[in-house]
Amino acid sequence: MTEHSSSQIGSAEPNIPDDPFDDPSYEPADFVVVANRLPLRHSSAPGDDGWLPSPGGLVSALTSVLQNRQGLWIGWPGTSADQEPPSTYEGIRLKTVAISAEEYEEFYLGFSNATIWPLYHDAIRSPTFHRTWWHTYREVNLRFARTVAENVAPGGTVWVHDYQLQLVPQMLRQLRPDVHIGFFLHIPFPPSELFMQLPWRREILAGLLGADLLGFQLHSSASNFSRLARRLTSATGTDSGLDFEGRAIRIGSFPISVDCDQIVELAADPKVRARAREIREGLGNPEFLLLGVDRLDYTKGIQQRIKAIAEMLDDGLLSAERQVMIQIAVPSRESDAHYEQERHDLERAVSEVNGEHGLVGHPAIHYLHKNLPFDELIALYLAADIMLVTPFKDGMNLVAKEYVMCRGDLTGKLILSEFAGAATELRGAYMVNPHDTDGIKESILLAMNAGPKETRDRMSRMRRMIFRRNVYDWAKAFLAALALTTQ
Ligand code: GDG
Repeated sequence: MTEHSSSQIGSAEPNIPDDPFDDPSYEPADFVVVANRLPLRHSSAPGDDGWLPSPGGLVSALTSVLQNRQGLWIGWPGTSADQEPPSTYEGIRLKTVAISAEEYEEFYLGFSNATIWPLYHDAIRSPTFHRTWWHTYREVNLRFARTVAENVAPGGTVWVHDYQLQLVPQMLRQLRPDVHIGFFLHIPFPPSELFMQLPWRREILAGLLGADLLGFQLHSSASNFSRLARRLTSATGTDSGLDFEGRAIRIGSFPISVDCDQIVELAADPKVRARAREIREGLGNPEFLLLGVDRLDYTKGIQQRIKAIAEMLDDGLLSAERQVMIQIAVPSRESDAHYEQERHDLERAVSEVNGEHGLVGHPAIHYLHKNLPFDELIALYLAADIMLVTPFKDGMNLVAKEYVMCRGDLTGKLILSEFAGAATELRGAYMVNPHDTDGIKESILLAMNAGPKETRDRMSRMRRMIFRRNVYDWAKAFLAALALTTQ
């Protein structure tokens, strides 16, 4: 049991008015999504209107579910209190959970992103364990749980998202035993050799076991979780269901997807296609355009692919005039030392390659450290002959699926790490071990030399797979499984 005993959490009565009809502003929601971030981001760029929707299929999918169910989204606006977000967005209600500057350091950058993130991604960087971070993580999770408890209608449904909120299911259950709780983890759940390092391993497991349904990207994560729960708590059962403290908990894999129709439509848009041609022309119409698009994160294996490209240039297998690479590295968690180091090392590697192999007007690698509009990203996917997705570990990787969705003419080749969740579905990709530089080089060569029939077969196989389940089907499947737990 956690230091945060059930009596401590249970003593915090939800702030539900005695008679809700007395308070006109109190509108409990039947359906609540709770995530670290609200689906909006603040922009002070000239021309921007303050709050903009966060890009991405996940936000679109959840927004449409919330619109259909008059739901509420609870989260942190990602900025300080003087920039208050609107109370509604696209017809859904928003509720803010405030996080102080100190909590941002300890809960967000600390426990979430310097303890859990590296531990759950194969400890590619050593996780840091600090008791003060853990205490703040618990406090912030309790604040999220209380905010949900105060705003969910009797018997309502709550969908909790991701690794920042792993204690919310248990805390919420203690505050509101009447509600149905689903939890989805977007990143991998680690095997016991790694998870056992966590000083608060039992508390995290008990936190998650507060849910009625626990969803993971892959079966392997579901199985890791279930085995650890049976080993470290009183839970009994199988990989698909556990009994814990007199309750049944369903466990399943729900691989996330993309908004196929939106991407197909954008990829067919004449303006986006013209932009794709313009990108290629601007690069001197290279024989091959290779592309990488990632958050600048040490899990994404960006340097591994740069190393492979550098060696191929050294070996004379590539030339900066005929084969060009673009790497988009989206700024992420910039105040963390590991991320700062990653950026520094990556930028040095890119400039070394360009210094050695670039020509005036022809750098070998075009590197952008910025966020691009989504239609520009689609134009890049359309322009690229070879997409490089080489993470050391990734829950799913939506970039890989987005690239495939753009290639309606069945051209384009995907080089994909076998350690990305997407590798279980995208069997038509050229699979690589990101630790094996020679293997990445061989796969790039294979992809460059593949004939049109092989390329079409591989691409159509991957597209069929993704079309079978878009991000709306993913949300529907999770919520249907959650509804079953309550019958
Ligand atoms: C986590 C898990 C899991 C990227 N650059 C730009 C931009 N993006 C968008 C992409 C894509 C998304 O960001 C990145 O998603 P990924 O799945 O590749 O990676 P994470 O951010 O690490 O996501 C991951 C995911 O959650 C969902 O469950 O797949 O494993 O780590 O959609 O398009 N979007 C725009 N400009 C950019 O410059 N607009």
